[in-house]
Amino acid sequence: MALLEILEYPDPRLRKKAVTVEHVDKAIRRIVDDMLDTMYQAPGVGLAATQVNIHKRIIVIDVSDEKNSPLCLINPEILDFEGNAETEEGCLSVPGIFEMVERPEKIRVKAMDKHGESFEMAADGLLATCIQHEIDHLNGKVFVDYLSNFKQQRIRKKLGKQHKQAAKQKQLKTASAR
Ligand code: GNR
Ligand code: NI
Repeated sequence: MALLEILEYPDPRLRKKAVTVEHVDKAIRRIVDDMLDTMYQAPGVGLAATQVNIHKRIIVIDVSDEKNSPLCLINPEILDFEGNAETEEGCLSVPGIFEMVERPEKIRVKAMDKHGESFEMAADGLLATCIQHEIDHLNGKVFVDYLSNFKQQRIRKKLGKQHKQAAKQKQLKTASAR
């Protein structure tokens, strides 16, 4: 088991477009397992490889209450969508920020599982929101991109302060260890 470091907005690496996975091999399954560990530990209901600085089209999700339903989608593609739903979203790469985002309500998705088998599924509710949020990450998009410029600016300011504070704490810790 390995935990991966999660990039935080506005890190420019979150803007990279992930590439298609050509072969689902042992190395890919290792990434999937590490991403699941990282997602559960965070804790989050989803994680895209982009967020852990791996720019391949891999996402993991678990929206169950019991946290016993891991889902892995490799090269996910939205085939169809309908309706509209507004959901409060958060993101492990934008800690402490929660805002309403409007997206299609129901989707059909095609993807490969961790054995390289192709499958299709229908999703609605939080699962549909989450899949769309994760596919956005693979395309270099973060949920704050849907918000007004005013809100985006406020979020960057708040996270900038948090990052400064965290750096200061780290400095104090290493100073006292010397
Ligand atoms: O943990 C997460 N919760 C969440 C809530 C509403 C809509 C989307 C999400 S995904 C997020 C984890 C994350 O950042 N995935 O990229
Ligand atoms: Ni996210």
